[in-house]
Amino acid sequence: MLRRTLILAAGAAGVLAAVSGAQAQQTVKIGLILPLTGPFTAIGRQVEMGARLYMQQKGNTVAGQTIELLVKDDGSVADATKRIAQDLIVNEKVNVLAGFGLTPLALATAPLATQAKIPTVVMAAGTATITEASPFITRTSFTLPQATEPMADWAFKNGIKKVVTLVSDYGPGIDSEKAFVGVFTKAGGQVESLRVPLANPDFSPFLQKVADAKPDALFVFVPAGQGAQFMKQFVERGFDKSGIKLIGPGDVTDDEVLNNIGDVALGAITTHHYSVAHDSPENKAFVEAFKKANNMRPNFMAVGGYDGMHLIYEGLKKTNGQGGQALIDAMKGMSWTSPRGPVSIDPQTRDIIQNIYVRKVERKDGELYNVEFATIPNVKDPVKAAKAN
Ligand code: VNL
Repeated sequence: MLRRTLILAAGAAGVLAAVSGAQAQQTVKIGLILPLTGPFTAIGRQVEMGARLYMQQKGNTVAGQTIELLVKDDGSVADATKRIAQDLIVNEKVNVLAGFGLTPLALATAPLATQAKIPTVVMAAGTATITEASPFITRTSFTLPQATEPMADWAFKNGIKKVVTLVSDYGPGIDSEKAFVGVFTKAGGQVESLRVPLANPDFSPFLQKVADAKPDALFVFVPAGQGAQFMKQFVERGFDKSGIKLIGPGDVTDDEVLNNIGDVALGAITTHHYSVAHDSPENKAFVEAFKKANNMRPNFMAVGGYDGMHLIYEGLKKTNGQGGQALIDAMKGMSWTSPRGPVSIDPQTRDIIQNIYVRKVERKDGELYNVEFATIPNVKDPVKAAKAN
């Protein structure tokens, strides 16, 4: 009797030890840092809604671990992003960092990701160099050169010979300008380039210069969230009646603001990786669920958040819940069907490989959409692809 009790006690102690050992790793913490106040609030909210929708659909248990999402607001100030990331790493012991609404916010955090070996998923920002800033960074948004080169190609092939480029004067804008000018002038086109400040931009003086130059098309990159302001000044200057075509990567006609921009956007041609009108069963289900949960349309930022969570979940499944180097390695080469179409993570660059679609703003069933009419399949970031050659 005594012997049996002892054995039972030893058995119970063994079980307890095993449980507490597992408990130490039972939670995977994801720090999601986004602008949730300030001028880029709408972007942060889209990414957050996309990430939360994914968790709502898939549950919060992966490989026996509970996923805990810690959402933090950086107000789109790079020093704040860095401070929050530091706090999340040191005090919250997060296993993954994610979000990053704008390029400077991602770049400010990159050294911390490297030092602490924290897999970091960029869900929004689009400057090509971001993934080169840390071997722990991967990305589920896009790069501006990736989205822009097909625009230059399409423009030249469709009779546009003279263009003025107007871009936000920081990382993604400069990337976009370089990508457009490179491809378009090589094809034989003529370009004049203008840059507008990122903070509180007044487009009017620049639009005056565009009017004076009389190009066939105006190529625009402004970050998502500034499209409506740009289009307002575009109409005020009478550009909608000028015969000058509006082209660019799809940030300027993002799906959240497109209906508010109104008919002035009709006919704008853009190239991008996601449209709410993308015709696939996966996107139909995504848009329906997103609208039901949030009472609004998703845009490309929401898809970046949704796919970013997918990458984290699937990575954790592959590592059986392990983080750090194992997790970032597991993410490399991963492929899946996103609401945007087929995507994969380039194992060399950790950037996303995806289709780029050529779209035209059209009215359908009383609403405005970026309607896709051509597909350039499996586009890599061309800046890094050129370096590799
Ligand atoms: C960036 C690129 C930001 C594209 C955006 O919206 C965007 C960036 C806030 O890399 O900062 O549409």
